[in-house]
Order: sequence, then structure tokens, then C-alpha cells
Amino acid sequence: MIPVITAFERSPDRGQGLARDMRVRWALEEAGQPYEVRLVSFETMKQPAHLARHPFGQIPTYEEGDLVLFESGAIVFHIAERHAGLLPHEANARARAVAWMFAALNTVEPPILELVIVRIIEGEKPWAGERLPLVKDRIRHRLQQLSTRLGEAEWLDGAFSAGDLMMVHALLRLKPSGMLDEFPTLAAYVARGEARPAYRRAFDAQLAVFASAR
Ligand code: GTB
Repeated sequence: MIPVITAFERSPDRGQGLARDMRVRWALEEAGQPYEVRLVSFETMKQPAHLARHPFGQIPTYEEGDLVLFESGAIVFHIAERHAGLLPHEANARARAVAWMFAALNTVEPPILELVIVRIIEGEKPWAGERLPLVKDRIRHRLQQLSTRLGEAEWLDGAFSAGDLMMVHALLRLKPSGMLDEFPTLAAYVARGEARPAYRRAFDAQLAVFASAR
């Protein structure tokens, strides 16, 4: 059964792969699984049909027969559990890879999202200028810790896993800010992720959506 995912009909990032359908596309490409994409507008996402799939009216969603999933982390975990290539077989290594998925979503991504909020949503507030350096310092703290742990390793824990996939994608959101370049170890780690053939296929597929909508 070919799963169907949802993605932005017109991505605000102009197809730069920052929206979270990219994680799902990338995981499916790593697993060598075909998939179909239902493109949705912001209006469609708030309609009952989409809200039945996603209670918060967002993308991505994932449909596979009777199964309907939302949350990029849950979707990538589901794909990784069912197909080879994204989680190690050995139980402890598998648990550690899952821990890295949670670390990407719960520990590294939140301060990065705060940067987006302070810049885009709160940018005009009188206190935004004072808040920005605080947010940036919290990001730097996490990046320093992550960089120290990664050290000279290629991936976070042995072979590339769904933990790396989620971490690389969370870090990619920082690229426009230039902050990633302050941590060459992490910049190189992200570049390794972006160089993977599966990443390239996923990126090209979502960019093609934006290009054809112009
Ligand atoms: N926790 C959920 C998950 O991981 O799946 C979060 C899903 C989410 O934030 N979805 C966003 C969405 O549907 C798209 S990815 N937003 C529409 C809405 O809430 O109405 C977030 C995103 C959006 C845009 C960019 N960009 O342009 O750079 C990057 C990321």
C-alpha cells in the first residue's frame, strides 16, 4: 500500500525543505518506499476533512490504509519501525537512536523555533530587541553541547539513523541565521545529511512542488 502524505501547496520557505513534510519525505526515501503527496492550502488545512487527519490543522500527515498519523516525529518513527535503514536492529542501539529523535524534537528544536518566533511573529514588539540575544544564547548553549557530543563522529551514535534525520532537519532551520556556521562540527554534520542521496531526492521533490506552482 502506497502511503499518502500531506505537504504545503505553496510552501512559505519557497521550497527550501524547511517545512516538516521534508522529514517524512526524507525518511521514506531512506527506506526506499514510494509515496504520494496530497498538497493542501492553508485554508484546506483548517477544513473538517483535514482536521479529521490532523487535530491541529497542520502538515504533515500520513495515511496508510486504515492508519492516519500526524506529528512528523511519530510518522518518521512509524516508517523507521517498519522499514530497514533508519533504526539499528540491536535493542540498546535502537533505543539510543530513538532518544536522539526525542532530543532533536524536545531539546534542540524548541530554542530554534523561539528564534523564528522572536524574529517573525514578535519582531515588531518593543522588547524583541532585548529578547533576541537571550534566545540566541540559549541556542548556542544547545549547539555547543551537541557539537561536543558529536565530536569527530560522522553521526550521533554509530550509523546514520532516524535520530540523525530529525536532528539534521531541526538544525537546518538555523541555516539562514548563520548561527550554524559558528559551530563548524555541526555545519559539517548538517552538510553530510544534505549530501545523502535520499535527502537530495526528497528535497528535489518538494522543490518541484514550489517550482510548478509559480
Ligand atoms: N509538531 C508538528 C510536527 O512535527 O509535525 C508541527 C507541524 C507544523 O508545525 N506544521 C506546520 C504547519 O502546518 C508546517 S511545518 N503550519 C501551518 C499552520 O499551523 O497553520 C513548520 C514550518 C512552516 C514554514 C517553514 N518555512 O517557511 O520555513 C518552516 C517550517
